[in-house]
Amino acid sequence: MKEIYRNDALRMARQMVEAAKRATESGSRILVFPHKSVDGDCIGSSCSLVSLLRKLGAEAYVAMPERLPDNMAFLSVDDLLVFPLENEEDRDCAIAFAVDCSEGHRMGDCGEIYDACPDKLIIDHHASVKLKGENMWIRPEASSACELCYYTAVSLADIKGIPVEELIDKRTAECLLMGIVTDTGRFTYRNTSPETLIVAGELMELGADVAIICYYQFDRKMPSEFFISNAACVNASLLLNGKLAITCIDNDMFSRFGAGRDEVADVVSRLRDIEGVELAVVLRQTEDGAIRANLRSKESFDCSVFAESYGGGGHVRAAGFTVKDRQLDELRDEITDRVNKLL
Ligand SMILES: [Mn+2]
Repeated sequence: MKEIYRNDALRMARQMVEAAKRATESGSRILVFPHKSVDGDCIGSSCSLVSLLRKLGAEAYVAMPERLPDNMAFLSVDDLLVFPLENEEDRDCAIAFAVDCSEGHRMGDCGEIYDACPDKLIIDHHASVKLKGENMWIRPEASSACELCYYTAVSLADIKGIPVEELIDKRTAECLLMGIVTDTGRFTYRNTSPETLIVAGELMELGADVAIICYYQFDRKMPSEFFISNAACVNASLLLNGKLAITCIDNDMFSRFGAGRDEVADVVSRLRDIEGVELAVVLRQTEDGAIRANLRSKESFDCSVFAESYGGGGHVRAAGFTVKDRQLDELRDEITDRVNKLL
């Protein structure tokens, strides 16, 4: 483990031990909160934390803001999940643990439960988060929340005197590796450090199957996903002398292809990969009539700052935001104008 991570990992491991004790003594449960529009990193990190907390004797669950996506079913984590928005009794929470996000408004309607809980822990790697405190570890340089959770788990094994392979079982290792693989674009993004690869190797030694993870997270496409993604790419415009690639996906397109909202996730990185493109933007309508924007950039554009100006957030090279009461065309033109001044 890198020296710069050692103290924080140890601090968070101790906080987890304390939290597990508080929860057990009061006979109450810990809920771990991923962000809404769940991805590999927030699911991987929240499931792994729940497994660790359970090994410390606590009753813990992932508070899911939505159903687990099909491409994560291979993890077999159903026993770790609750759906507080569907079951009133699952809202009970003495300690709230945010992971891969830090604020209630990132958690969809589950955010209310998180915000109402006074006892909080946070592990996150989003640059847009400005919170500070002893109960949190926010490290934007880390590839993923899962990488930070891995360091925390290793420290936890150390202070509890449990062999690492016992604490991080095969399923937990697979959850953690899934988060690292997804957030690094299978080790191709700039956030991949030598340390990230070492962690990935150690997780493989603990039983995680990188081929299965890559297949389900990247290669496998449902027919609807394949065709709507291709249509969104065909409809894309190259603007600002080829530096901006932008495409809009409206509700008609989703119904025409019978596709779900998560089935266009790979479009933005495909657009970003076009030679000469500095920024790729995908605008899509959400079920409730809002517009979700996803941004990916190469070297010269800070997606996180741009997304923040619309009330969103994320990372320098990948960020997003949601706006209500806007038209797709009008928002596309506005973004193009604003990006023109920045690129
Ligand atoms: Mn992440």
